Amino acid sequence: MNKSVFITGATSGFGRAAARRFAEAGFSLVLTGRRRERLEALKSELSGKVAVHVIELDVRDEAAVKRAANELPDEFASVHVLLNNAGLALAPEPAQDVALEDWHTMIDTNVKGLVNVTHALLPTLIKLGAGTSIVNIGSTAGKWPYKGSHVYGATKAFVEQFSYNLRCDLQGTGVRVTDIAPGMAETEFTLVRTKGDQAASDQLYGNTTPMSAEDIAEQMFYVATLPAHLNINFLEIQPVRQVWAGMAVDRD
Ligand code: NDP
Ligand code: 8X3
Repeated sequence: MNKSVFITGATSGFGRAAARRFAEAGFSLVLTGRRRERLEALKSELSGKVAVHVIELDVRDEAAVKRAANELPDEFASVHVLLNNAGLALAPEPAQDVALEDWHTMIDTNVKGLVNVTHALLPTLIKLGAGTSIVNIGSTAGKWPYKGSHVYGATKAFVEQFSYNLRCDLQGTGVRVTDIAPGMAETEFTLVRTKGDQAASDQLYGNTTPMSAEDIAEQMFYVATLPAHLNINFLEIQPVRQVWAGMAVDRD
C-alpha cells in the first residue's frame, strides 16, 4: 500500500508547499483545510502525479476530525506522516487590548485542533510503526517572548512540550515526533493575523529576506523521511537576516 501524508492546513503557506513536496516524492496526499475551493485546486494540480484525497475540515471540530481519520479510503489509509500544520495567530496588539474571542480561537485551533488530529491518527501511526512521523509546527514564538505574541506564543510553547511528551509515551512504537519551529516566513500568516491588512504583511516581509513556504516544506520532508531509527526532536529555523529582539526597557 502506498504511503500517505495527512496534512492539516493544506490550503495555503507551509501546508500547500508540503503537499507539493511530498507529491514530488510519490506520497499519496490527504489534504485538509476549511477552504474547499483551494483544496480542489490543489487536487487538480497534483492528481496527475499522485493520488489525492481532499477533506473540508476544521481541526476544531472533534467529531469531524474523528470521522476524517476513520473514514479514509483504503488507498489513503496508510498514513506514514501526519503534518500538524494548521494554525494561526490573531491580534498583534498588546494583551490588554485583545478580544478574548481571538485568544480562544488560537487555543482552539493551535492547541485543541492539533491534539484532536493527533489523537484521531495515533492508532494508525502506531499500527504502521517504524518510520512513521508526527511533524508538529511550532514556532520561534513558542520559545522567545515578544510584544503582541501573548496567547499565540503560548500555544506554540504547548506544541513544543506536547511533542516531547508524546515522544516519551511513543517510545517503543517506532513513531517519531518532531516540533519544527520556524521564524519569519512569508505566507498568508500576517494577512490572517492582521485580519486582512495586506500593507502590514508587505511591510513585514519587505526589504529583507524571509523564509518561503517551500523552505519549511523542505524541512518537513527532511525530518519525516530520515532513516527510521532517527528522530529530530526540535528543529528551529530562521532566515539569516532575523535574530532575537533585545530586552525592552520602560523609561520615564
Ligand atoms: P497560512 O495562513 O498561509 O496557512 C495556515 C493554514 O492553516 C491554512 O491552510 C488554513 O486553512 C489552516 N487553518 C487555519 N485554521 C484552521 C482550522 N480551524 N481548521 C483547519 N485548518 C485551519 O500560514 P502558514 O502557512 O504560515 O502557517 C502554517 C503554520 O505555521 C501555523 O501553525 C503557523 O502558526 C505556523 N508558523 C508560521 C510562521 C510564519 O512566519 N509564517 C512561523 C512559525 C510558525 P483554511 O483557512 O483553509 O482552513
Ligand atoms: C510566527 C513567527 O515571529 O512571526 O510563528 O511570530 S513570528
